Amino acid sequence: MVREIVEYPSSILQKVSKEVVKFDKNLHDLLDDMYETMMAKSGIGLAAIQVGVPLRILILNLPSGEEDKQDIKDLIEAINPEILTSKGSVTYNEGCLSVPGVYEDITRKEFIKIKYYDRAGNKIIKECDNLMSIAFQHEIDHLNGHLFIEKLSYLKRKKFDKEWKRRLKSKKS
Ligand code: Y12
Ligand code: CO
Repeated sequence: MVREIVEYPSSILQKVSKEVVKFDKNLHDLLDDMYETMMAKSGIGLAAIQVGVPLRILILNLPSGEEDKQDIKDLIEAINPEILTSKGSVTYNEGCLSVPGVYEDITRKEFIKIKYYDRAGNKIIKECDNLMSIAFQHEIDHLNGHLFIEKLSYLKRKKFDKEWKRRLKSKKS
């Protein structure tokens, strides 16, 4: 089932998500819905809080191969993810399904080592670089109630706020 995406400035997006303790059918149904929702909305990453569920779950399906296409075989389902180590610095023009139409250069760690659990409860340790590293950090920020726009400079944030207010006003009328 495709679920509704929670958009900025909803306060839901500021919630700190809770650890998953049961690896059961409810979790599997949520993961399936998150995948359907992400694909329906043309996303490459999604956190559970973006569909209104405050649990520490994220999914990623990054484009790969010669055609740079998404393939379900590359789908990552990460439950209770934790960054163990990080180093370096990389800047990428990020977007977010909860802030549609906004793309901004954000600087993050280039390399991370991450621990998470898959849907069966198996522990996974993975070393990531570039887009995978950026995507994990973007989604883990969601689990802690943060959005990429919070990383903008003061002036860029003011410009964003002004444009977003204008957009919300024109949506109402
Ligand atoms: C690198 C940086 C950030 C991430 C987080 C995951 N972000 C997304 O999946 C964003 C997707 C997105 C898709 C949109 O829709 C279309 O392009 C059709 C969109 O909407 C508009 O631009 C209107 C906004 C964001 C992962 C890796
Ligand atoms: Co996002």
